Parts: sequence; structure tokens; C-alpha cells
Amino acid sequence: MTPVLHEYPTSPFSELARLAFGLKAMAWQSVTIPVTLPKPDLVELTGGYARTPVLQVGADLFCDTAAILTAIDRLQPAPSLYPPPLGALHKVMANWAGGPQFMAHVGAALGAMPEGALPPAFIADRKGRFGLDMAALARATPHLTTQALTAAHWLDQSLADGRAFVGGDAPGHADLAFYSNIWFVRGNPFAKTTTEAILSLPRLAAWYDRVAALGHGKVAAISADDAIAIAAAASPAPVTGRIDAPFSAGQMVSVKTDGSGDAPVTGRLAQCDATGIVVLREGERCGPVAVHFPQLGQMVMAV
Ligand SMILES: N[C@@H](CCC(=O)N[C@@H](CS)C(=O)NCC(=O)O)C(=O)O
Repeated sequence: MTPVLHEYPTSPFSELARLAFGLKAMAWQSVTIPVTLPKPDLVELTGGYARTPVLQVGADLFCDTAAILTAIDRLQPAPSLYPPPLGALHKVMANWAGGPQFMAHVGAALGAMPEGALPPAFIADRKGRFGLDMAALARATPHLTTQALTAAHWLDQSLADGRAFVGGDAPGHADLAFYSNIWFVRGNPFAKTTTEAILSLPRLAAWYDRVAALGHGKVAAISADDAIAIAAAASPAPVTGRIDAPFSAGQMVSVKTDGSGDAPVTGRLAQCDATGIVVLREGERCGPVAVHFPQLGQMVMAV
């Protein structure tokens, strides 16, 4: 079944997922979702999760790039997104890149933008959801830039032994995660000085070009209605994982990103172990779906 990515062009986490398709030379379909709330068609499928991107495989929805990349790797195992010798350690680095380093890169880039450069609706959305304060960000930009540059220097040092990618000869999840942060800064003309500082590191610049060359695979655009029809025509795949105590199979739970004000996804628990969380729910238009999350960073609560 051809996977569908719900995404938008300027999203760094979407770029990470697009590159995963490129690494595997896969065919996929894209639904362009709104950059700000509301996102009624996406929420019809996920039941509440409205971050970007979301992967859909039939009636299975994967929230968060940690779950998305694992799902892509399962759909087409070779070449792996978790090549040796790092294997699953790619996830550890991607978690750092997608956590504190994401805040540093995105903060440094947005904080460099003059007043009025970002649409007021975008600022209002990010303020309401994530506490974005443009004045505070502008003050923090020099600090955030040092944090991003530290990662760039570490990356450049790691490449000094001649390796092509973070973990050796083959690219993996960590490469895509580090790359997408720099890609976001590079895409912002107001952050030109930071981009130049990062790409002045010669080994890093050559690595950046190698990751970019992975491309995005073969993509075709479809509409949100098409994606909902795909889910309605499919059934969720059988769940194989465990349910660890204190939760039990079929229990009603809510899941949301830890520490966020995001809307929770509520449904019956079908899996809750270190390999992921699966909640079964039903949408009015899409019918029964399974919503998948990584366990790290997601909070499960009994309801
Ligand atoms: N941990 C999540 C983070 C996703 C995330 O925060 N994405 C940003 C865009 S790159 C977002 O959702 N922004 C708000 C939005 O798109 O509505 C992941 O790895 O996918």
C-alpha cells in the first residue's frame, strides 16, 4: 500500500520524512495540510494530533517522526534507516536533534526575522500552542545560535575520520534529523549569517550535500478527501506489541505529547510498550483507524 504523508513544504520534520523516502527510493503520496490550526481533515484521521507530519498507511496513522521512520523502515526494510554499527542509536541522536537542537535551530532562524516578516496568523497560532514570544526569541537568538553551532562543530569533528555519514558509510535517521534542522535555517534568508557559519565547516558542508542528494523518492499529490477515503476503504493492520502494566488491552486512554498543550487522542489501547503506543478509534468519515505513537515523549493517561 502506497504510504501517504500529511505535511507541508516548509516543515523541517516533514523534510526529515521526505528524505527517509528518498533514502529508500520509495513512491509515496503527499497531502498538503494547513500550517496552522484548525486542521479538520487531519484530525478526522488522528483524533486530535495536529502536528506535522503524520504518516498514513491505509487505516494506520503514525504520529511523530520517531514512529513515522520506524513505520517506513518496516514498509521497505532495505536500505535500513538504522544501519550498523549505530543501529537503534540513530534514534538517540535523532531525539536530541529533534528536541533541544530543534528548538535551537528553529528559534535561531525565526528569532533572526524582523518584525512583520512572519504572518500574524502564524505567530498567533504558535503563541497559543507553543508559547512563541517573538521578542523573547529575538533576545535569545545569539544564545540559540551558539547551541546550533556546537552541534555543527561536533558533526564536523565526527566526519574528520573520513566517514561519509554520522554512523559510517550508510546514511540513517540521525543524518536526516541533523540535516533537517540545518535545512530549516538555510531556507530562511534572514538567518544567512548562521547558515554561512554552519556551512563554512567543510566536512559538514560536504555531508550536507550528500544527505540532500538522497532526494525525496517519487511523490504524487493527493487531496485530504482522497486520504480519508483510503482510510475508510482499509482496516487497521493487526497489532503485534505488548501492553505493559499498569495498562490493559482495550482500556480507554488518552495520548498526547508530554508537556504540550496539544489536543489528546482518545481511544482503546491496543499496544503500549517500548516499541510504541497504538490506540484504536473511529472517525465519522474515515471509520475505524489505529493511531500509532512512539513511547518516548508521549504521555498515556487512563480516561
Ligand atoms: N516530535 C514531533 C514534532 C513535530 C512538530 O513539532 N512539527 C512542527 C512542524 S515541523 C509542528 O507540528 N508545528 C505545528 C504545526 O505544524 O501545526 C516529530 O518528531 O514529528
